[in-house]
Amino acid sequence: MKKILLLLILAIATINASAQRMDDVTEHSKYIQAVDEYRPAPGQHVNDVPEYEAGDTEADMIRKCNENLAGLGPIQSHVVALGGWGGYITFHFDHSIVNIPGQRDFAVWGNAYQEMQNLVFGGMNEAGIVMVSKDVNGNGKPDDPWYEISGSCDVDSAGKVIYGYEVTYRQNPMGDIPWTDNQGNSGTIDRNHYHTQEYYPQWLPDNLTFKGTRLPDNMYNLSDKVDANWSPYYYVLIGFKYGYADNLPNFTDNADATSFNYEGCGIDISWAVDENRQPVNLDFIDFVRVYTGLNQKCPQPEWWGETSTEFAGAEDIHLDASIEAIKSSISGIRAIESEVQTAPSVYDLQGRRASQLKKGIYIQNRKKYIQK
Ligand SMILES: [Ca+2]
Ligand SMILES: [Ca+2]
Ligand SMILES: [Ca+2]
Repeated sequence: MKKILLLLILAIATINASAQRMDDVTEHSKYIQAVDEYRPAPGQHVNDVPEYEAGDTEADMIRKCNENLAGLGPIQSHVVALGGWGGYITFHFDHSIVNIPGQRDFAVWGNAYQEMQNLVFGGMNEAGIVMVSKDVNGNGKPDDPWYEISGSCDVDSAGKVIYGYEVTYRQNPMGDIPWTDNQGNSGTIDRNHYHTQEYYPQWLPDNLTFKGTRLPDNMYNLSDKVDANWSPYYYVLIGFKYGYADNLPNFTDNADATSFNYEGCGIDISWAVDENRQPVNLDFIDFVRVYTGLNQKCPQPEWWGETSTEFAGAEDIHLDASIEAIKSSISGIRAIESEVQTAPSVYDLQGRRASQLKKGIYIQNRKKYIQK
């Protein structure tokens, strides 16, 4: 009898131990859980990937985005088109992503590739700008302050990046889509013969206005560098070094489907900046947004058309570390009375250094605590 009881206890202990491991490893996905918003700008792939069907609402389009992306890695997913400059998608994971100092924290997948002639770095780069946000109010919705990821253009193309950029698009059924920006420019997103559907997102209202950062044009005409028999035109979109979506290939070796390009497609949460382009200190993030960062079109009609970011999902590069950090953060909540007043490096939940401490939750040494 004793022996049976002991075996039973051992069996329960084993089950508990394995249940704990299950919780750590398999109950969370490193891929995105769901899309929160899908608001593309007009473009040749819009209403097509994913497909708009008459009567679809934004909720229907989000459901279709989820079918393409949720829980899927870059090999299994299907791209979602963000259209011309400003068009965006917002999504979240099933857990907060921890910011590990000095490391890229999540990867954003697209369909960028190295051009075949190897004339330039990249070649099919339709860079999307990445933004991050923390669910500060804890309501599970992306209604908290957003911070942009400062990519390599801020360093390599200083003076050529336009901050505070705005574009407004107008409907024009079955015609080229006109736009105006806040710099006095205007233009069109042009129809081509490959894509015959409407180019204006049909479930969204007229006069769509987008705001953000415009990256420097990166399209070059290299038609005279290639054999005309091979191709009459050759335009390339040069890659940026780091910090964008749909900018560099998903794989470092095209022949190796395991060679994920975590460096080129990876985002370090520490690159986040506020509206004054000043770094913010975020310990975790809960939401990510990607929007098309380039406003250009190929001067050769029927060639590339407008530059539009394609989004093929995202991945927590260090799932185990995120889950571990969440657990220690929860257990690390502690009540501190007065000594905090003199302690250095205290941040509020939006990642700003706090100078005057009121009642509330703050972060110190990457752990939350309650200021009473
Ligand atoms: Ca990091
Ligand atoms: Ca929220
Ligand atoms: Ca692309």
